[in-house]
Parts: sequence; structure tokens; C-alpha cells
Amino acid sequence: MKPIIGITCCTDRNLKHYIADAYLSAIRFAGGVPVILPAGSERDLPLLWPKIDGILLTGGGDIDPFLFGEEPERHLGEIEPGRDPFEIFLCRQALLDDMPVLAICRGMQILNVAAGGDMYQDIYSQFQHKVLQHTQQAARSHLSHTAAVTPGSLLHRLAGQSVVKVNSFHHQAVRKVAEPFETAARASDGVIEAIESRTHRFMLGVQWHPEALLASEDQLSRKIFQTFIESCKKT
Ligand SMILES: [Mn+2]
Repeated sequence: MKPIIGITCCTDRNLKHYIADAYLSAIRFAGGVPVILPAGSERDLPLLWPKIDGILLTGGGDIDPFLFGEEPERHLGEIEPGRDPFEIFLCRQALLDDMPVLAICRGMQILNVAAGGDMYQDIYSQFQHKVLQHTQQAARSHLSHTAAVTPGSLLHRLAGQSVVKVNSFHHQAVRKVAEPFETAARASDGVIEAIESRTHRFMLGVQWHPEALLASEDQLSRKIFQTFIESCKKT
């Protein structure tokens, strides 16, 4: 049986829901069935929950800083207020029930916030020292900066090496990593590029976009999606 993967989507200020096809294709590539979960589904979650085998938290706009106890800074970008509460609800349920989660970019940040962590609203103005260019000016399939993988992590096993190259489309980043998460990769400037829980079946957040690297046969991206879908099959 193919696992059914609940996928979160963007909500814009006109209350439209949308998602890049790359996320759906990546789930299908790895052998899963993608189903989009619209924001505002909190009350329907008890009905949806038994029907899904894993969750993919996708990228998107910025996160409302109120959720980690801050006022909006000057360099905060467009937020998705309709989306945050549903995703936090989803993350907390997944943490409790050990539902496999793959969290990409914004998804990794909201997963950490849901666990009680916080984040930089804008790394360029808030990081303690000079940062790399994390908003690459190149195609989504281009690998623009390196990330050092934490020895002994799940990500390290998937990568099979201690330094990987990743694409980068973010100006926000995880700051305080909350339990049960641990840092799984860092860019050379110290920006956290991946987090994972070692006490769950599969709970991995990456700051980059592996769904955009499948067509170029990036081995780590394939491994990430395949291992995620594999772990969703075990009940
Ligand atoms: Mn980056």
C-alpha cells in the first residue's frame, strides 16, 4: 500500500490556497500519494488523522513572530497568518503520535516553533555576524552553499558524507532549537540548515529545497524523500 502524505499549502492575503507541483511530484516519485491539507482544518483533523501516514510541511512566506513572542521587525517579509495555527496544531499532533514529518524551509521553522523554539525574523539584520547569501540568485536546482552535517545524525546517514551542498531560498532561520530537536546541519556561517528528532520514527527539517533537486538527480534529495516515504509505511 502506498502511504498517503498530508501536504500543507500556502495561503495568500486573498485567501487563495496554492502549492508548487515539485512537492507533489517528489512524494509521487518516492512512492507516496500526496493529499493537500488546507489551512483551517483543525476541527477536521480527528477525521483526517487516521487516513494519513505522514506529513510534508512545505515552504512559503514568513512566520508570524507573535508565535515566538516577538513584535514584527522591520525586515520581516509577508507572513501567512491563516496558515501558522493549523501547521502548529499539525506539528504538535505529529510529535505526540510519532507521525513521520518531513519539513522543508518554512516547514522546518514552524516545526521548531511548534516545539517551543524560536527563529530569526531576518538573518541579514539579526544574525550576530556576517552571513552568506541564503537567498540565492540562481535557478532552484542550483546548489549554492555548503552545509556541515552533524556526525551520527539521521541526515549524516542519508548523506553518507559530512559536508553537502544545498540550494538556499530563505532569509529567516531557526535560532533556538527546541526539544526534541537537535541541529543536524549548519552552513559555514553558523546558520542552522537542518534539525531532526532522534526520538521519533522520522522527523526531519531541512532549510533547503530537496523537492527542487530531484530532477537534477541530487542523491541526498532522493534519499530524503525515499527514506521519509519508507518510514511512513511502518505502522
Ligand atoms: Mn541556506
